[in-house]
Amino acid sequence: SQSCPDGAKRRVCYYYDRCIAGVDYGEDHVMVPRRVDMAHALIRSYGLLGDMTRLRTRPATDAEISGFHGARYVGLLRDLTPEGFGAGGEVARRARGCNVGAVSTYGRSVDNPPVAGLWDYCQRYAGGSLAAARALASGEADVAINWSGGMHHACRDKASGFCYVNDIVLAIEELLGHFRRVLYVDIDVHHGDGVETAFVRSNRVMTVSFHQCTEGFFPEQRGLIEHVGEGTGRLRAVNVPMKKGMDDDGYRRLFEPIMTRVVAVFQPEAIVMQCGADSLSGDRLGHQNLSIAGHARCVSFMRSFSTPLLLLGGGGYTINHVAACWCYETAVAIGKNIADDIPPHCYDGLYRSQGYKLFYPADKNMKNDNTDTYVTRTRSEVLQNLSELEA
Ligand code: ZLM
Ligand code: CA
Ligand code: ZN
Repeated sequence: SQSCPDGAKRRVCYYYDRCIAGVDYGEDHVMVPRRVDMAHALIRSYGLLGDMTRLRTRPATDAEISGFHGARYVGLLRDLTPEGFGAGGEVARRARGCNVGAVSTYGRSVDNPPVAGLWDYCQRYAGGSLAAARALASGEADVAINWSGGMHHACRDKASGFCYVNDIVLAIEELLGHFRRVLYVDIDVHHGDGVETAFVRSNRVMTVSFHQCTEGFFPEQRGLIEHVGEGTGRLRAVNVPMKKGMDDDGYRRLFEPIMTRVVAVFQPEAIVMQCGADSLSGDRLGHQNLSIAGHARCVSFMRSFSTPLLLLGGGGYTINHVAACWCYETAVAIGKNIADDIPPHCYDGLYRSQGYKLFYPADKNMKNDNTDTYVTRTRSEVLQNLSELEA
């Protein structure tokens, strides 16, 4: 097992709602909410539930969700059903411009289908992130976890990239009621566009996204290094674009110096981290080459600042990898070592392809397009922008 560099314990609060696991985006949609149930089962099988306080909470209310999202869009999400979405239906008309579609209307696959039980699903994952934020604000927890949250693409008035309600924006707004400055860090392979846009003019929120930025990769034209925020938010949006094949070493050479400088210049009172697991090696959508240890190293690095820390999920499309990753990161949050052998439990058969080990290896043969020169140049450009903020 991997050792946790910071042996000190933290009080950890953990949110899990089994209703979320049953949500179905469609037969072969890449987003599988059951991966959170798999992570939960793994967490339980490693005996980690006893080291955390379980957050029991209510679903987020319409009023809470309307704190960020527009009234017309909230009304639509509430009324959306797969049945009511039939061609020419009233709901389909209202959904125009909201980026919610159905296979039946377009005859092809869509990112954001009118999922059965959609509003309940959104209320629950957003409720979890809000409760986690409140546990940090009250001082009840040092680290709070909601693996079903982290839906970073959702916009005020439209869905995007499998995300309908932006629980991250809601959680940050909640934290801003109690902390002067909130840092947002996003290690999902996709750019955290919804969160960046929401706070692009804010000097109380700094957003940092590490992401794949290659031709045709979603969301296009977002997360360029020169996108640094606007107006009073200038220099408080940080973007770290990467090519395909990024490995643990290169990632660490960007992440640690950049986050060290970010924390030094911005001095956050709370940190929100989106831990999208699609930056792992072998993901169905991402083309990065991180091991679970490399991904989790980022979590343990952010934890080492001893600032209230909110850990959220996000992407992750090779579901056995996702569950293994978030289970290990739960152990890192607690400050406990766990064994490489996956304990017997209800989903253990799904880990066959990784030899029933938690720490499956990264791809030794994958080409890394992030050359040493690229990594060095990217790091110095980002640090250069940050030094302007210092001045
Ligand atoms: N088409 N099925 C990351 C969000 C990524 C936009 C190209 C729709 C897919 C993808 C859906 C089963 C996070 C785009 C894609 C296909 C326009 C994206 C359903 C495969 C499937 O097989 C699929 C029928 C589906 C969707 C692939 N979509 C791959 N990449 C991105 C969105 C979300 O990880 O950051 C956080 C949770 N969408 O590239 C298109 C341009 C729609
Ligand atoms: Ca990202
Ligand atoms: Zn993603």
